[in-house]
Amino acid sequence: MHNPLHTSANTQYYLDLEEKYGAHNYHPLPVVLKKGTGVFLWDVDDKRYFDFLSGYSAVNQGHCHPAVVEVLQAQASELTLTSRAFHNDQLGEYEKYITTYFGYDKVLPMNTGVEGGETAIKLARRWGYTVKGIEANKAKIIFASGNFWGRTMAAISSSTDPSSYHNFGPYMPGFEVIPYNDLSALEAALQDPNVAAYMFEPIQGEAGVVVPDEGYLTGIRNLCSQYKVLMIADEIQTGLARTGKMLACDHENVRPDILILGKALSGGTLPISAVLSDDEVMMTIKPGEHGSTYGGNPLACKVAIAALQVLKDENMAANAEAMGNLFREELSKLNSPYISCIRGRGLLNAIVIKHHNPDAAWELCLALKDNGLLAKPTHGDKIRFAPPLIITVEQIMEAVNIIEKSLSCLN
Ligand code: PXG
Repeated sequence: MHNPLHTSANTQYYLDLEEKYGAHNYHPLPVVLKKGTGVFLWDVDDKRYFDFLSGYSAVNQGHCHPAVVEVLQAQASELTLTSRAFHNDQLGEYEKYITTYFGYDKVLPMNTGVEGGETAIKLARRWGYTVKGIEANKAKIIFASGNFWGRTMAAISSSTDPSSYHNFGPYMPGFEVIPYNDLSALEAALQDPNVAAYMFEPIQGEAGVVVPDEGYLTGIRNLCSQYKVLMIADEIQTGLARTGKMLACDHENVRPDILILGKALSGGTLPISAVLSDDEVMMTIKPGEHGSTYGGNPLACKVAIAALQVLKDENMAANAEAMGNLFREELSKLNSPYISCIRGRGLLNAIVIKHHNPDAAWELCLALKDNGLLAKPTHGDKIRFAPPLIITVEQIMEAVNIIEKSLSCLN
């Protein structure tokens, strides 16, 4: 599959290694990266790129943020893992820090985002049985179509994307899917007294940055309270300043009953996720009933505090808001016939490509790469633009120039 237009022999060496020895469960752009700082990445030929993906919003703080890396290195030579069989001197400090930061009674630390989602569902089911009084094994969790929360059996069982679930059955029972951004559908689903929770993304990331109508989050909050159902916000991609507020739910001043965080909780350094909730929910899980070897390890605890602290210290939410507005404004000024839609909030943005060639979005991403900007298509015709939140005005303008220049490849 050597394509001399886009890959050097040096790059091709690494592509071939992955092709031969790695499972083919991804289809990456043909770029091999070796270094990152702030908003920039470098490939093995020392070519520099703007990172407009940010590890799917795991690198909100920018690559190798010095404050995060410093803490990571120091703690790595002190103590990295105890398991939860013993206490460690970092966990309690972290738990106090993150619960104060977000205003919840308790946190349950996990590693990947999908584990955060699994944890939230277990909590909701347990709460459903022990607090709400749902009959044994009847609990239902409602999801929105187009959701994406990972690749485990539970996650794909709630998916409406065949490439996630096809030929992986049988699926997890007790899930129901309703349309996204549809409060009437939610109210209809909540008529069933066995519903324990509605789990949703405040903006659907993988679906292509689908921003719901104003009032949707408030509507969910009201309906969940009215029908005694837990509101579970998956803020793994939308949270941590990405959309211009610390949480996307903050845009409507809405507080979910269960909040799931991941990705940027480590600034892109380690898998760290967290589930936050109040005692009524969190205390339904007893010792030995849930956990993970690495969850709450001292290295992760220390890194997560640093990653959260720099978001505040560097006003990243405000910068995401301002740079996002500028970016969408400048993109719309391009008046490209190939962009049918520009949408997003803060620095979580996407464009929809309109072209007779079904591979146009992929071709455009290859041109962007050649011109020094990395982004990846999703669902064929959508391209997400989500740079680190430390991006400056000058860098936004330079990136828009690259996008303008690259669009001509579609002529
Ligand atoms: N919730 C949301 C909203 C996500 O975007 C997850 C949960 C799962 O996180 P983990 O850490 O388990 O991947 C995501 C993940 C991929 C991929 O390669 C994942 C995401 C975005 C793009 C690609 O599986 N988001």
